[in-house]
Amino acid sequence: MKSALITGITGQDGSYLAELLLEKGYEIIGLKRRTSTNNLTRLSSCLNHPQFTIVEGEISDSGCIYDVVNKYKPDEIYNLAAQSHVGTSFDQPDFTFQTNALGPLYFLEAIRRFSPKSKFYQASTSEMFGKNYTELPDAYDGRTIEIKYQDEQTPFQPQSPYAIAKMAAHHLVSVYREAYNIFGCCGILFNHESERRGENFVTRKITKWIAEFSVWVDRHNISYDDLVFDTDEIYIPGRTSKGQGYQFPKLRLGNLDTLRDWGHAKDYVEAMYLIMQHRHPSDYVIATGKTRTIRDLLDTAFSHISIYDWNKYIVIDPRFYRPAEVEYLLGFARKAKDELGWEPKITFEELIKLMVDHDINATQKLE
Ligand code: NDP
Ligand code: GDR
Repeated sequence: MKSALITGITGQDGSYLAELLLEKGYEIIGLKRRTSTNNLTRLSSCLNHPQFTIVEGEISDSGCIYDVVNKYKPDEIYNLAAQSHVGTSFDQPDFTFQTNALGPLYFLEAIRRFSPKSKFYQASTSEMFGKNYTELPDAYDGRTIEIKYQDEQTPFQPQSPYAIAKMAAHHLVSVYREAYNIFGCCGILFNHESERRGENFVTRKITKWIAEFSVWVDRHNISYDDLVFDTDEIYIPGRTSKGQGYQFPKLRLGNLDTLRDWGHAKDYVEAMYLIMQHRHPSDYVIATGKTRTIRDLLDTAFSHISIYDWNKYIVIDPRFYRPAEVEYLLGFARKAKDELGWEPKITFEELIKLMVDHDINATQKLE
């Protein structure tokens, strides 16, 4: 039986990866930091599995990481733990560095010292490309156009403490691979979302708001056309008094013009597994090859509740702008397709529908 240590097990990707590897017969050791409240909800289908164990650990504590790797000597280590919010990394750059750059270094050192046969997967990110992309002339509709994309050859130009820490880890993996012959791989994953996505990432923030709004409208049995709008809130007509449940706060967002390449996390954890099974350790871009603005995301998400002009439902709030932004991401995952046979299965439209439906069901259960 193969064993895998997964860090970030309580997060979105950790939970999907644990389910996938359990299905494949692995023994799983999930590393979880100490928290004062229960955060195992995403792992409900794994917790009672006989091959699933949770171990407490903090990835920015070198001694802790050395002990865990030395004790379990897992066949595969997937390092998914991170301070994963780009905006937060501007407010907490030190913590972000400790977790996202030093954490991976401690794992590489632990493997070198105590368990050189353990394979290592590092969760790298498209954020490392930052401002950069590759341009390729292409023919379209009888015209020559420039296709802009990022792949394994595109140089990094990071735009946040998050991306710089991830880039440090990315380069460390390649140095340890070369210097010590460690089987270290990086998946350069573009944005991937799901029904389990953290609630302060833009997709889930939108789908959760839409779900709560739609259930509120149903509860008051009112049509969208009859609602009253002011600067920050939406009201039931004739009921503008505060504190009665007759008003609903508008959805507050930042920059709507950035472009992202969004896939489903279930497809992306499959890629992580395939990367680790390949004969040679290497780095792979994992993406859908399609990019959309936050406005396109709003079009798709709001249309599920039959709202086609969402402008009056949202407020642009400068608090959600970032000091520096990544404007354009579109991944070209040709290497993953050619070498691993990997392709995404779930489309963007299916992804957003799954998320909105899931959030509506969850909100209705709370009513
Ligand atoms: P989440 O934010 O959902 O999960 C992050 C996980 O890391 C949580 O389990 C969290 O624990 C854990 N963690 C955070 N800090 C520490 C620490 N100091 N010690 C131990 N554990 C810690 O992220 P995702 O699942 O979305 O992403 C997984 C990885 O992939 C991350 O490294 C992320 O940066 C990277 N990535 C994600 C992409 C995406 O679009 N989702 C794209 C590219 C890369 P807790 O539950 O206690 O907070
Ligand atoms: P990102 O994801 O920064 O790409 O990082 P996020 O969903 O946070 O932002 C995507 C884009 O939406 C814009 N935006 C907002 N973002 C948030 N969170 N909240 C808002 O209200 C809002 N309004 C507009 C952002 O400015 C940005 O342009 C994710 C994370 O999972 C990283 O860990 C991962 O490495 C990258 O994807 C690839």
